[in-house]
Amino acid sequence: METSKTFPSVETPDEAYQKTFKNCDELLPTLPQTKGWWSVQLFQYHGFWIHIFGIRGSMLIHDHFKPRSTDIVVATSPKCGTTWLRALVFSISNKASFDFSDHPLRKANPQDLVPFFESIIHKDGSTSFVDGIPSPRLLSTHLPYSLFPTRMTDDTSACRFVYICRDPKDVFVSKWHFANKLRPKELPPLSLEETFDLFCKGVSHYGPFWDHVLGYWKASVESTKKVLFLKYEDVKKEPLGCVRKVAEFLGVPFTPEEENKEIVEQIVKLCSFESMSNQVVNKLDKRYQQRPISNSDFFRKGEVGDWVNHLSPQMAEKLDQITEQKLQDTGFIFH
Ligand code: PAP
Repeated sequence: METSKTFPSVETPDEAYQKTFKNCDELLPTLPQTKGWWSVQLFQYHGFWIHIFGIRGSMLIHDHFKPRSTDIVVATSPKCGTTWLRALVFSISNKASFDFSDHPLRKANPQDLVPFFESIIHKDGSTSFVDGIPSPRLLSTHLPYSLFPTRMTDDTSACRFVYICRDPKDVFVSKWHFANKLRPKELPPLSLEETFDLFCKGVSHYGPFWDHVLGYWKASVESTKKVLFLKYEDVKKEPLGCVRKVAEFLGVPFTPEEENKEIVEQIVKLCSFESMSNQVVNKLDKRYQQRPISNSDFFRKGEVGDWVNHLSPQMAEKLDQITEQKLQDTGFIFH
């Protein structure tokens, strides 16, 4: 049973963590492998292409994480608007705590305020770090919905997910640009065509992209209280309405007084691409954990439809066809 496996009584937490590490090490060589878009090897884990760190993080969450009813998980497939949604969820959850002129989002990148779940679960070699985060905990993940334990996804558990998806053509272009930044300088740049083929075959970080989207889409249809499903394009078009929707979902709807003070408008403005990309902290060349990536790399164009500047009509048609085929009979459409 999950509970006894999850919280073994005869082991110390550290030993239990070590066991999960060991299980992961033993599992990896048995999984199909492929080269990622940069130097990181990807493994096919429960149908998704994930790097070692993500798989180990997922296993640690599965075996050890103790969810709270107040936990909020910002979930995305990479390049669908993670940074934006982190900023929105942080500012909505903390709408009564900060002045907008001196807001934490003006001093820290959203990934420092809403930490990466499958990364911080590794911290301290036990759950002590993640257990020590005060409620409500805001966490961010790229993991597919199906990889979370049932004690998190069960309707009876109150932990909630906010998911954002985006037109796969824009996702691909954004990912390709980002991957070329991460790619070691000694390797040749990734060709658009070669990478496009991999994306279409589902071979990309946390891919296949469509399976990721559909996992959260189905969960959002099954339980509107468990998963809120957003589209990048809708948030661009109707930011005020989307912010109100997120606040209601999180159980903190805007009061008439907050509406009068135009808090919704201030959140939209603070979290906009123009505002966020111009914060000094997001222009800094701050590198993450030895990765050749800085805060500014998470802000490129922030537009809908930039794919027209990169994809040929044939490529766009191919992606649209795959999307149509994958989404058939699911009740979900991108536009
Ligand atoms: P991640 O999944 O790797 O954390 P994520 O934040 O989803 O990255 O992707 C960055 C994309 O979101 C970039 O898209 P682009 O390459 O098409 O330009 C980035 O510009 C965009 N983005 C970042 N912040 C915002 C924002 N505040 N509003 C709209 N788009 C944003």
